[in-house]
Amino acid sequence: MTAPADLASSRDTLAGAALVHAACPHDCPDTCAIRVTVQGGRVVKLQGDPDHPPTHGALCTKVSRYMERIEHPDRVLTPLKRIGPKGRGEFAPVGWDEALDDIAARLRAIAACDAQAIAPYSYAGTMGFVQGEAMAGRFWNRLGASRLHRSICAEAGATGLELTYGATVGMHLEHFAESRLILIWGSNPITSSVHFWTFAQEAKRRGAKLIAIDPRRSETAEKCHQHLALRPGSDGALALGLMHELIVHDWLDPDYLERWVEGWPQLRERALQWPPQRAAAVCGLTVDEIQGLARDYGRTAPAAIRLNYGMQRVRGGGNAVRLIALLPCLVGAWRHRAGGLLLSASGWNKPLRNAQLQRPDLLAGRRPRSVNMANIGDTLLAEAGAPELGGGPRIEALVVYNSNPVAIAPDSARVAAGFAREDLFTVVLEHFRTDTADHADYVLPATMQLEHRDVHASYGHTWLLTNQPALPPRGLARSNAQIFRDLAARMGFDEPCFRDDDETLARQAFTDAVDAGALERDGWVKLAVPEAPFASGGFSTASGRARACGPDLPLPDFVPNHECAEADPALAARLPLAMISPPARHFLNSTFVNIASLQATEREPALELHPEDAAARGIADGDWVRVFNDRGDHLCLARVGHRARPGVVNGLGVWWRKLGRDGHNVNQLTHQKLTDLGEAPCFYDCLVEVQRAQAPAGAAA
Ligand SMILES: Nc1nc2c(c(=O)[nH]1)N[C@H]1C(S)=C(S)[C@@H](COP(=O)(O)OP(=O)(O)OC[C@H]3O[C@@H](n4cnc5c(=O)[nH]c(N)nc54)[C@H](O)[C@@H]3O)O[C@H]1N2
Ligand SMILES: Nc1nc2c(c(=O)[nH]1)N[C@H]1C(S)=C(S)[C@@H](COP(=O)(O)OP(=O)(O)OC[C@H]3O[C@@H](n4cnc5c(=O)[nH]c(N)nc54)[C@H](O)[C@@H]3O)O[C@H]1N2
Ligand code: SF4
Ligand SMILES: [Mo]
Repeated sequence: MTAPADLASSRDTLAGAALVHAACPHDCPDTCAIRVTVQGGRVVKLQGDPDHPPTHGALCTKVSRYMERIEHPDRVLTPLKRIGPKGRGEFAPVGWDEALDDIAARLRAIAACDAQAIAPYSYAGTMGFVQGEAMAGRFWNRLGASRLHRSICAEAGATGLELTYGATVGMHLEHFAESRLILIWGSNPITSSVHFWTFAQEAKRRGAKLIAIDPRRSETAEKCHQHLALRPGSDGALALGLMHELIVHDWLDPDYLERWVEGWPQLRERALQWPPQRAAAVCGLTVDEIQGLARDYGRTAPAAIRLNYGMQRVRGGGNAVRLIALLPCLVGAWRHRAGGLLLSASGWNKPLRNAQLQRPDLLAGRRPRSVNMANIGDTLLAEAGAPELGGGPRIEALVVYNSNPVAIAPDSARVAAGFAREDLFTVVLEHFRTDTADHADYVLPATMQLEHRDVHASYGHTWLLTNQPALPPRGLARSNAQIFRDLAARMGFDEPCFRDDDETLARQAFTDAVDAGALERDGWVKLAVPEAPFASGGFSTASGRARACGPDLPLPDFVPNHECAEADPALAARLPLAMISPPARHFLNSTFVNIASLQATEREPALELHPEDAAARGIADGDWVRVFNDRGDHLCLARVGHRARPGVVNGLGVWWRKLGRDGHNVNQLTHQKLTDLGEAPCFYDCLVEVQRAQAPAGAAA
């Protein structure tokens, strides 16, 4: 492989300017290829790669302003040591040696008793394999620290998909352009996957019908031909109601079902118990809406479903995904390359050696307990022996990287209380002083994507990407992998794999099936994935058939929310509104909230209400409101209008707590209960009440 520096210089374009291939690191299904032009040590141009089919030359608003993030005046550029109480964010700069020596000494002392008292907390702040878990994973495995169940986003849906298809696999992104009908289900691509939206618009221009299935009249829903605003958490009932109609009208592909679906007779029996009247009552839709959707889906080919993780952040999210993933099997949609379903494409990344990269052999037979990132609040506050701790020791040290749990994990009051424990030793690798960094004993400055080496795969498309460094690290920043290497050396981990540099890690990430030369030359390579992968079975299950049920697998069913009238009528009487908290368009989870231009566009934490619900509470558009439940409250700016359906409020996330007027964000309201499958959080399964509030000091009334 050519070293990036040589490669850059060999691709000189303008006088003294070099073209560098980068990849967007963020947790977004689009994984864009970026072209960076560097001249005189400065980035003079940053653009989407016009040759990369999904990116087609365009970056989203957030990342096209990437330099604002890199050059941000608030960036952490030196190691910081806490000098004030936890959570206050009072730090003094220290040298790397002092910080690393002290951290290693603290971790060694804890590990001498039980290394499981140390835990990582990380997610997809960067999706890169090098700066993700490559060196970090080696470090944790060698140490024998607690393992982390990385459930915060997708585990319910991914588990549902794996049970049905055998892996997290689906349609090619670009084939949506040829679909005749696209159901955009639990997804708001104009916000969260804008490159998918480009293909959907192409299909629309060619005459396809687009239908959004979403409680919120999202930016996407309002641009579709039809919008079905169902109740949060009712998707499983909708899928069963659709199946009922497909069966009774005989809009099925019996040959496909017979050959390629295990458990169809049982599923058929269950679906026949869901006439559209029953589904309509659960979903808060009309019978006509369900029948019309079934007619469209049963009679249009090729029909495609863009399912996304928005619909699985509820108690029944896993079962709902299992049911929806079976719909394309009922109508034989998989026979065509523009039919089928896409929730995630990550399972196609077969040439990826992510697991080996983390060297599980370093565990040497040890089997540390696992802690769940979804209920980190309870986990940090639990006493030794508690179920959250797998019966093991309390967490005494936490190392956070690529994540901002104090803002993004549910039930923030408990999370913040856990992070405020004086006896907890916390290290945070970050770019900024996030809510989490404010609780750290040490904050370590991490490089940003243009300053380090990485390689990427995508969960929304089927290309691999490279990320060559374009700039030297700012200040004293070091890459995550470098920081874990440095810590490993101080811990006395002397296995040779702890000396692999970032370039070596990038090379180790893929098997020889990947043309590394082409990847570095072009910035990306396409994975070898069949055009219409399940046209005749070929699912990743043992039998090659999709699975509705089997001896080891119960039939999927509708599972109501933890918090709803059906499950808890008394609670629903007291807290009559369901709150969902999908992303604000100009933020990416809690990333970009501190970018002035993007924050100015979003203005304040917003709560969208339907006019009826607002009127019933004397709330007008632009009023300040207090949204509350038994877990806490949060001050938001009311946006009264068409985006919310009756009975549902939308609290757009995810703001930094300290940038909210009351020092809270929407996760003050969410709870730590888990999904039916995958033990994931239920962000969109949450009951609240709302009342008018005084405008906070300094805020426009
Ligand atoms: N701009 C931006 N882009 C992002 C992100 C971001 O924060 N900001 N986040 C990134 C990440 S981490 C992820 S996982 C992906 C997420 O990508 P998506 O899964 O597409 O997530 P959202 O955009 O949140 O879309 C979810 C939609 O689901 C709807 N929804 C909520 N509850 C339900 C329900 O019960 N049923 C149905 N049918 N719909 C429901 C919401 O109203 C919302 O419009 O996006 C990524 N892209
Ligand atoms: N209420 C509510 N809560 C939610 C959601 C929701 O829809 N509603 N969405 C959930 C979902 S889908 C997800 S995926 C999670 C996401 O939660 P997180 O994975 O925590 O994502 P971010 O909030 O974007 O925080 C990522 C952090 O990583 C840092 N980072 C980025 N790159 C690097 C790097 O190279 N090195 C280091 N050291 N740090 C880096 C960024 O500065 C940022 O602070 O949030 C979840 N929380
Ligand atoms: S956040 Fe998504 S759309 Fe924006 S540049 Fe990154 S991958 Fe592309
Ligand atoms: Mo996510």
